[in-house]
Amino acid sequence: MRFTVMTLFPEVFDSVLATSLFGKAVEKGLLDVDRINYRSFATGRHQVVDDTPYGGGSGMVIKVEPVARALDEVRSRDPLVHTILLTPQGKPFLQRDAERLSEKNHLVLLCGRYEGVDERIRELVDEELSIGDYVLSGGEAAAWVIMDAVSRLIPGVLGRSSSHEDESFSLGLLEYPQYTRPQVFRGMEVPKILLSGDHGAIADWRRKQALLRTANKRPDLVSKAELTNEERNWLKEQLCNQADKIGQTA
Ligand code: 6GU
Repeated sequence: MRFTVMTLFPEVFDSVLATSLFGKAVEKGLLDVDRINYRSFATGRHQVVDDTPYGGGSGMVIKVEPVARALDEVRSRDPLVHTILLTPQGKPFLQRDAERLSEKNHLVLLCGRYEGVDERIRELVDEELSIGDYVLSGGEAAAWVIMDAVSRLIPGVLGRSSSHEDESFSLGLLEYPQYTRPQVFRGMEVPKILLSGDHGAIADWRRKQALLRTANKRPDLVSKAELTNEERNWLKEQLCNQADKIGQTA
């Protein structure tokens, strides 16, 4: 898998690429990340990459030509690239997008910036993605987020190959509670079941905790999750009990 990040600030990714997730994956030959500065594709002595908006207004707009030339160059080397413009106007990036994108061989992530990019750049890419409903000063942080979420799904990038299968969102639920030593911390105890050695009972407890915690923290996810009828009934009962308890103390 290869990522090509297009940005005006390639140095932003120095520390990202030095982290263990990316560093080790690159070392193992599972991942390649290259960075392209739009500025290298600008023409003229001053290598201008942005300009004032037609029609007036504040801020600068990234010019279409340097971006188009950068894309032409990447496509000439690899015609099958999948190109993504990072913008708050894009489709919200979800775990299922990470899964979908992890099947691609080569992703090109184009970082915009908040003042804007020439509208015609949208015609040059395969899709537009956003990482949430807030405004970032540029797409670089979003590129990092997407590279992290996608590359950790590539077999071999994470140490334990199955470790992302039972985690938050891949099953549509939040993760169950985790504990490590000490057994008691400031009076807070590790649930006894986790010390029992009964793997079946532990798996059952974890599934139920995941259900309960998702229902409490992210009820919007429960309606979309795949639950058995038995699980739905159990959850309904739990939530009723919780509501009764709250009723009693009020
Ligand atoms: Cl992809 N870019 C910018 N500039 N802001 C964002 C974003 C992307 N996603 C959420 N906010």
